[in-house]
Amino acid sequence: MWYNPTLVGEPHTVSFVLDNKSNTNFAIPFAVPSSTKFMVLPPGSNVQPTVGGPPMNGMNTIIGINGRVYNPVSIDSSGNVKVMSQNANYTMAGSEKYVNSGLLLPKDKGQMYPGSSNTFTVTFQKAGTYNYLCIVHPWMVGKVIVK
Ligand SMILES: [Cu+2]
Repeated sequence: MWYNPTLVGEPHTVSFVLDNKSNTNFAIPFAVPSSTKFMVLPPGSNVQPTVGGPPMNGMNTIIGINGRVYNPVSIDSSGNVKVMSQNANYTMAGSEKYVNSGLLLPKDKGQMYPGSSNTFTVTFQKAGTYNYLCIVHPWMVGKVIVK
């Protein structure tokens, strides 16, 4: 289980990029071809918009940012994307392309960002070395060795 022990509200992620083609960017532009549709730029990128949040002044809020960074997400070997709920508990098969904690914040910061969590738990089913990084600070890296 990962958590963010820092005193400041700076987010970090635990992101396993098992297929380099599924790497994702922290922020990416979206085009808005209609009032209800987002289009990823460039097309085919590993991104999706986070849409939602609390209504403000009676209007729904829309946040055009990469939901595959903000939210806990897995992409399986066939490319199926699954957005998990906050504080996700994930079972890693080892064949995934991408598994991300979403933004992890210290517990007393609650869920300051849409989709953010305070913990991320992974159970590894297969032996191997699993490298991970923080998407916000890509120089922050770690590995889990499963024997
Ligand atoms: Cu970080």
